[in-house]
Amino acid sequence: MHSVLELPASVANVYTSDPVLPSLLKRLLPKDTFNEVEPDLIRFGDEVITTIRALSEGNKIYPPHLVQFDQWGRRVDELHTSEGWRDLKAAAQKEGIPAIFYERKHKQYSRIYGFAKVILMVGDSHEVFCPLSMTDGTARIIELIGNEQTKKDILPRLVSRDPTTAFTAGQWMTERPGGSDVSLTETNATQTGEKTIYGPKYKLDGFKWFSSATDSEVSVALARTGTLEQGSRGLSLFLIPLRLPLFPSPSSPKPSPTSNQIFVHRLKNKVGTHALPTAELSLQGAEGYLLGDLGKGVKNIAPVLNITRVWSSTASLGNLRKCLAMAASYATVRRIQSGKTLLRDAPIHVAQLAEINLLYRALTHFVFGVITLLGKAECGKGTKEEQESVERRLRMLTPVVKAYAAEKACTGMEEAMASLGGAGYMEENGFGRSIRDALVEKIWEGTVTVLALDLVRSAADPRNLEAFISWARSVIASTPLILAQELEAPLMLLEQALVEISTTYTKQISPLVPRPALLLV
Ligand code: MFK
Ligand code: FAD
Repeated sequence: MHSVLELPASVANVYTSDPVLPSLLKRLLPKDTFNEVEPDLIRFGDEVITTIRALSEGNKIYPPHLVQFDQWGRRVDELHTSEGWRDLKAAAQKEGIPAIFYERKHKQYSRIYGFAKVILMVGDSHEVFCPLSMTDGTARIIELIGNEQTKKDILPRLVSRDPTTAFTAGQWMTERPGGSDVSLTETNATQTGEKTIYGPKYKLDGFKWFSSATDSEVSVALARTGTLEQGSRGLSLFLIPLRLPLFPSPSSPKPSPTSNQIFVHRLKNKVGTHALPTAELSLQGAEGYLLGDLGKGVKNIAPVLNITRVWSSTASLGNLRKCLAMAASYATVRRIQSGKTLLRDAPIHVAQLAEINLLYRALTHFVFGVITLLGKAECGKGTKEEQESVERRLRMLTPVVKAYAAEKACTGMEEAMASLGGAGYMEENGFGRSIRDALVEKIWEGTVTVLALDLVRSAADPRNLEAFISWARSVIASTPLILAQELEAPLMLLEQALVEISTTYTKQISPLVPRPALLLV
């Protein structure tokens, strides 16, 4: 008779078993709000390990595939995503992701509540939060600069809890000449002279090198309306339906995938995020509607960048949370030293788990600190000065939290994988998928280097730096004296470094700038 390995304890409710989240939420949320949302988080904590996890079990999740031509040689570009992918997306929408952020039932705390749900589900989401994060960002853009009809017709679909009518939105920035720097964007937008209910109509021609939300209904996209010499200042922002008409009548046939002259060139062959339909797209006269002012494309798309960067930090955190939970669970069943000791009782192993746990704690506090600022920036009720300080701190910290979480979480996940020994390396345990998926957080929505440069650029505005430093000083002042003394010196160093780098920073020397985001640790 051969012995078999002990199975890890069945994974517990992902909310109540979380070592950090419940107590942090209790501190961040007013008592009434906490009492109102906690039962939903407890319920959802159970749902994640039961109904949500079941949606991707067996063979329900697989990479999308593309049928470009039908048997008659006609271009059809049918995109087939997996059943599990579609069900997970629908489940998230039904749970109020991203609806909670726009219903704003809990005002500035709605972001905290919604992102708590995101973190609970991330490890089992198979990246459905990628399109949902861009949907969130697009909803914010429409709130900020959309016209009345766009707000009336499209915004409610983006933030709907009903998956049968909800829209998702993509973001098309990256092109072959550059993703970090979009100044060489080749897609041109030509005005048709027609006015539509959603804004002036343009025809877009070009090639979008990465489109992850290819199964979406709409996308926001940058395209050139000015000259090449104007660089990124010659770009404008467009809202593009992926299929036309955007609102077909119930009795008419479903619009064809190529009905807006958008052709899927190829699906990307990626290291991870396998269920996500990331594609290369060719736009050949696609119809789009101008959003905001001409030449302000980068500025107008920035809300998507900033919101998805916060989402990205929650994805890093959520994947780390799942790996840590598996590592902690295994330590309760795996025996060592001739079967006499459980891993959880071996100090050197516990020290390894404690390190991951510490990282998880620190990141959770950091990520939720930024989420709190986002909620306040969107619907805080402070004075004008307070609101401005919140927005400036958020501007400084968004690139940092995204880059820092991405950089640190992967290392933590690798440690968690190793803490199961060989079992950790087995595909079934999910570490491999979590790590592969989490690796992309270092790249999309801005690489770590590009986000470091973004921090430098925002710190170049002395009002941003002042808002951050004076806030940090006020926090230090409220800490015990010994800790305050220890924190003062690194803060001064950070301030000096940011001032120095920002004042000498130009696009020409940018490749020489170190990663100042990492100075924030
Ligand atoms: C669950 C997982 C969630 C995540 C899923 C995500 C799915 C993945 C999808 C993608 O990857 S989509 C593509 C994302 N692409 C990037 O993130 C591009 C990275 N590069 C940058 O962010 C560059 O910094 C940038 C393209 C913005 C540089 O462009 P420019 O034109 O050289 O910027 P410039 O001249 O500094 O700024 C132009 C204006 O925009 C300025 O305003 P003004 O016109 O008033 O002067 C800037 O202040 C403003 N701006 C730029 N970045 C901003 C911003 N404003 C606010 N926030 C920002 N982050
Ligand atoms: P580059 O910009 O060429 O960067 C290459 C290297 O140069 C990087 O290491 C970078 O850090 C470094 N670098 C760049 N600029 C500087 C500088 N000034 N100084 C020093 N170093 C620098 N994009 C979309 O628009 N929509 C999507 O839906 C989308 N989905 C994606 C899905 C996946 C799975 C992936 C991997 C990418 C996706 N992207 C999407 C593209 C992504 O945003 C870009 O890949 C990213 O912004 C980097 O751009 P790039 O690939 O052109 O790399």
